[in-house]
Formats: sequence, structure tokens, C-alpha cells
Amino acid sequence: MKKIIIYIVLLFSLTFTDNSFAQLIKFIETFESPDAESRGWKFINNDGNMVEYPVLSGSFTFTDAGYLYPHAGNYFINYNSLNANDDRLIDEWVISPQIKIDKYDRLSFWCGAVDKSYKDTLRVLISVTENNIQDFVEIDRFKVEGPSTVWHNKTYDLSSYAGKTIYFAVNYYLKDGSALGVSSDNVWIDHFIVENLIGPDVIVEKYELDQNYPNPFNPSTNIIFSLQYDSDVSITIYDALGKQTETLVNRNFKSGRYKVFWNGANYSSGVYFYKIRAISGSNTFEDTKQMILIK
Ligand SMILES: [Ca+2]
Ligand SMILES: [Ca+2]
Repeated sequence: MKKIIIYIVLLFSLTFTDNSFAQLIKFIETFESPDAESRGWKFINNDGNMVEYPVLSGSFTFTDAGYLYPHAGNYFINYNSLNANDDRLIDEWVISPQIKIDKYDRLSFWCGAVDKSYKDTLRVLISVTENNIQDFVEIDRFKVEGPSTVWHNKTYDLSSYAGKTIYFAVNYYLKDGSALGVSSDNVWIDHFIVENLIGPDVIVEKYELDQNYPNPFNPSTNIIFSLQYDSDVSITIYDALGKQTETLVNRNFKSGRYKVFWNGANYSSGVYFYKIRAISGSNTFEDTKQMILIK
């Protein structure tokens, strides 16, 4: 019985102190409120049809399949099948606010369509300059899947944009739509997330110790490290005089990417160093970085 209690206590303390597995959500938009433009979103009906689409909807009624509700939050983006111009073109854009991208960032969103014999096409595009249509480069194009009322996840690795600020766009593009929606359909998107990947599932190319954030900090800061192979890892904090103040972690980790935090509440303002040592077989990786505690 005693052993079980100790085990439970240990389990709880691990759960609450070790956040090395939590994904970092950098950006999330579920359209809780419909004034998306005030948050930096841009909606463009580029085919010039007189009716304003895309729009934010709270729900959508299908005569044969019930209701579609948002994937998350209160509203979702609705591209309308009837909104083609005289040349049968549907070309409607949803453009995100600007987002700073780091290595191991991933973009996700959810989408859907009725999916009969229609040709609904969504393009996913990224701009590293401005948020005008001509600035975007396509990274994916796909036919949105149905059936009605179902949401499908799309996910994109953004690592190749690390260090840049980007806009992403989702463009409903269909050349042979029609005013009556004979060969086009309603398409919907919602719930955008940009997250920085953390955990044992992340594929890591090399050992790395990231700069802590925030920095300077008061009183706690995050330290992220990447392990190419399963490793015995220690992270140690030193003060400006080189005196060891604390050992943050000292255990085995699977290969992957992890986040730990240091709480400097009991220490005085000043420069500190954090040093990683990761040992895998005969390989040892070591790196040291500086951080500043300001109270
Ligand atoms: Ca939503
Ligand atoms: Ca249109």
C-alpha cells in the first residue's frame, strides 16, 4: 500500500513539474468572434462576383444532411458554391495575420465540403513578403473531401520558413464553377493552429540547445533542447562566477525535442548560464548558453 501511495505521489509530481512534452501553441484562431479583420485576417473575393464571400458563418444547413457547426469556437469560414463570376471562376481567399516561424513549427487547419461529383479545390499558399494575392506561393492543392458536416485536418511542416515571418492563405479556386453551383460546392475551413513541436515524436536532425525564452526573464524561463538519439541528458545552471546553482534535469530522454523551465525566484538578478550534456553511446553533445534574470 505504501509503495502504491509513493508511486502515485511521484506520478503526480512528474505530471506537474515536467512540461517537456507539451506542444507550444504559437497561434490559434477559431473565430470565436466574427470581427476577424480586426485581428489581421484578410478576406478577398478575387473573382469579382458581386456577393461578398468568403464569410464567417455560425452554422450551415444542408437540406439532406443536417447541420454543419464550427470545428471549434463559434464561427467558421464559408466559401459559397454559387459565388462564381461570369467566366465560371470561383477565386476566394482567406489570408492570415503575419506570423513569425521557427524551426519545428507546424500549421494545421480543418476543412470540408459536400463532396458529390464536384471539383472543389483548395490551395494552400505562403507569402514571406506582403499579404497581397500576387505575393503568395502555392505549397499544396487538393480536392476537399466530404461528406457534409465532417471536418478534415490538414497539416504542413513550416520548418523551411524558420527565421522568417509569413502569411498563409487558403484559396478556394475552381475554374468551372457556375452561378447555380452545378459543378461547385460549399467549402468550409476553420480552426487554424501554428504550433512548435515538442516531444519524442519530433524527428530531429541534430543535437541542439535553443536560446531560452523569454530572455531576459523574471522569474522563470523556458529552455528547449533537441536530441538526435536517445540520450542521458543533464542540464545544469551556473551563475556568473561559474558556480553550479541547480541541476534542472538528469535523466534519459528518447530522441526528440523537449522543453524544461527554470524558476529563478530564489536567485538574484544577473547573468546565468545553462549547460546541456547529452550522452548517447560514445557520443557526447555539450553546449552552454547565457541568460539574464532581471528582478
Ligand atoms: Ca471556429
Ligand atoms: Ca466568388
